[in-house]
Amino acid sequence: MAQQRFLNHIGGAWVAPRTGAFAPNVNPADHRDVIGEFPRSGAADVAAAVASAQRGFAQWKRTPAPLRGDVLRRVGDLLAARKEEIASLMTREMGKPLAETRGDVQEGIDTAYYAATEGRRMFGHTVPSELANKWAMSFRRPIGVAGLVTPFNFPLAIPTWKAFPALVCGNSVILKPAEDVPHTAHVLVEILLEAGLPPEVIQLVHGDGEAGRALVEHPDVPVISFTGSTETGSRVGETCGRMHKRLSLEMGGKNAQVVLDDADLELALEGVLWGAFGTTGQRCTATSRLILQAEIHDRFVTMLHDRAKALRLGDGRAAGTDVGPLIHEEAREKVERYVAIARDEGATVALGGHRATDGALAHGTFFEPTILVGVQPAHRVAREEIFGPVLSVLRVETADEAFALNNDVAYGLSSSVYTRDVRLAFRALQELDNGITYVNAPTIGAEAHLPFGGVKQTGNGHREGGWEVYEFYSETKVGYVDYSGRLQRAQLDTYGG
Ligand code: UN1
Repeated sequence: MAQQRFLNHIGGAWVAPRTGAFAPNVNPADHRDVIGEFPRSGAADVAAAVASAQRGFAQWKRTPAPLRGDVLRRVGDLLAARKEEIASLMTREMGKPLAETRGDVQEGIDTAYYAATEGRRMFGHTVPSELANKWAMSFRRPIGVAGLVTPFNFPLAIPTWKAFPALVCGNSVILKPAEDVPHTAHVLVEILLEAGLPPEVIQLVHGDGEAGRALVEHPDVPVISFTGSTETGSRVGETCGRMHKRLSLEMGGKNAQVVLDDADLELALEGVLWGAFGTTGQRCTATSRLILQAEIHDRFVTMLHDRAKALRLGDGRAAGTDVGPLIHEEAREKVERYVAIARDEGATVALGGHRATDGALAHGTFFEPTILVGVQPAHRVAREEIFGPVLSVLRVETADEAFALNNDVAYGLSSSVYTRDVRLAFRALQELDNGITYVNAPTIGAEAHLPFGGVKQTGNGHREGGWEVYEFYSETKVGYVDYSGRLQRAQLDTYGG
């Protein structure tokens, strides 16, 4: 049967790619289930999208910010009305259970309503001038065409937390979603249009790295926001550095949950199960290291083993599924490779470690929840991002050692500490080198209205979400108004020249 063909959104219309190429989008829980065919776009499609986005920008930048915000409010309403349907189609194309895809849509709704109100703030400053009868102020201006390159793991939330602030700030947007999750992006763009966004303000260009590269390299796209691997992020960074583009990078993590001897172990157990195996470990915030203090180590590993063993793998749309598939075969091979590396380096596989292929699982890319014990800080599984359901357990004697170990990796996105000691909790907030630290909560679950991002190799200093992202998507402009009626020379007339 011929598959449904989806199109790009360029020039205010749904159009086929100039390459003529399409690729199937399959359900990772069952590869026989093909969702549709989506464009594999090339540089000519990107060029057409940029030309259109420039026209869109000329119109949109003149629309008052509160009215831009009104469009986002309607977007939030439409997402809320279609939450269940979007969650279901999202699970079908990327696998995580429905409860999680509902959360993903909710993050988009929250981001929309926050953005709507920001259209009425977008604060600048008014400050005293050093000269009499002179006004001094700063305000925010849009930048231009924003190119957004987004990953598969949060198919709705991540595009929204880049696109909505960009739009409220008055930029036009070109979205290049991950090739594994084009359907969610398609629906998001439909909703933006239905909410009244002028059609040339949003472009959707489907495709793989070729389309992403063309977008990043295009001279008329001054703003790039990328979420994905550190490896690709470095290449994006090199290009943007050379071309003087504004760039936000959100990349890898090697996030740790620390459980100290005095912790509430039941609470810590719930936290690590959710943090390590939620989204099949495919979050940049996923818990991939568990740092246990010596006294509770053995007991906690046993508790964890028993609970993790009972997690049910399956189609995320089926009731009772705890853990969905990995996104594709390449991802599963990578996880498998890391389990082999762990064994070679001397760690012990306490649970899992294999593909899961029984019964219906045979048609998807499933992998057993895996726990590695006896992991040493120098082991690769203690240092490198795996992006799968693999948890490396490390043992320490003291809280100091735990904090140092948390910091002893190249990444710095999130961390978590379980303790009942308020002094240790606050020390952790101060001392852990991460963009986000949770106390008595897992490493995942950042809220849409707070700044999100990491330090070291995780990012390049910017934050998404919250109030900070609006700075990224706008340019500061300063205005001086001299109403003295004569030439006043700053620095000279005030302090003598
Ligand atoms: C990601 O994994 O790329 O904090 C984003 C969380 C989510 C976002 C994760 N709100 O886990």
